[in-house]
Amino acid sequence: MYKFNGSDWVIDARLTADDAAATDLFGYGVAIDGNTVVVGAPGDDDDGSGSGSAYVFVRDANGWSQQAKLTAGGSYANALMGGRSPSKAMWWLSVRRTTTMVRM
Ligand SMILES: [Ca+2]
Repeated sequence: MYKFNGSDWVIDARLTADDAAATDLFGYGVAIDGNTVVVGAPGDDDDGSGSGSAYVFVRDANGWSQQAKLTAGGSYANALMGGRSPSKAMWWLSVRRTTTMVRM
């Protein structure tokens, strides 16, 4: 994460998943609204191979921290949640205030 300090963009934080694995593709999709960021990891395997997931990070006075991990909540192998449409190259993540939409 970079932050504009009035004259330059400076590194504010490096976001990592608390259970990161090499093939999760963390960061494949991202969405930001104010102090909330959602990061997709379509290669995550929690609900089946390639089921995918999305991580919610929130920035407060202490900086950025992971608030939640969103998963498919069932058996969804190859759903690639948190990824993007393979044919339209569209990002399939969006966040606005307290609501997050994640493509499955
Ligand atoms: Ca996992």
